[in-house]
Amino acid sequence: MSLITNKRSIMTLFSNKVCPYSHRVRIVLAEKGVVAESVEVDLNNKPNELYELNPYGTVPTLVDRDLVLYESNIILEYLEERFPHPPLMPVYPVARARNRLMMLRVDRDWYSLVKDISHASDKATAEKARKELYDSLLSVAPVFGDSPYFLSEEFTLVDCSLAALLWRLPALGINLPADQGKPIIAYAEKLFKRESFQASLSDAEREMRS
Ligand SMILES: N[C@@H](CCC(=O)N[C@@H](CS)C(=O)NCC(=O)O)C(=O)O
Repeated sequence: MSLITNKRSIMTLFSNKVCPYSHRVRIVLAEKGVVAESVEVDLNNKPNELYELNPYGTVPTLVDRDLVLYESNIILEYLEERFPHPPLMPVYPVARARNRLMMLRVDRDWYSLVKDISHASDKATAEKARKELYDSLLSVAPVFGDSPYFLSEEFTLVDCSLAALLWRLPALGINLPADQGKPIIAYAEKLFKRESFQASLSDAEREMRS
């Protein structure tokens, strides 16, 4: 067990050091300066305790007193409501709904491909998913340069989610081209420079780009 930050709290985060869904929760905790005790879960040998808390046995799983949450996006929205400052969602319902929809799109369109690459049973399947993710990101590259953050003037949960994904690209065997990929690379660099992002990285994640 290790403390993610210094403030006192009784929250516990079951996390894995290379899991991108766990990473996005660690980023939000760091953004909000919130403490959670971190329990590192070996995905090949998951503790019974995790199954007692979460029937799916997935990480991230967050325990806050009597509350047990799983599914990273549910955890993120809970953290956003429990610790409103700094806000990581827009204020107005239409913008909030769009933000949630974008979280879903990022998961369905891009995180799903990260899973396909990581869990592919053969090289060809991994390569197909890698090419799909590469093409899909590049197809919307200009959007990354249209506003300071992803489709937003403010940094939001969507950026936390994207930061965890973009950080992994080289480790996934994806190197964006300097020309066409420029807006994505610039956007990613901006996110990676944030103090919270740096604080969120596990040693294994740090090594992904060292
Ligand atoms: N949709 C879930 C995905 C979580 C997930 O797939 N976590 C992986 C690790 S990155 C996991 O727990 N794998 C172990 C398993 O599914 O048994 C979320 O957003 O939390």
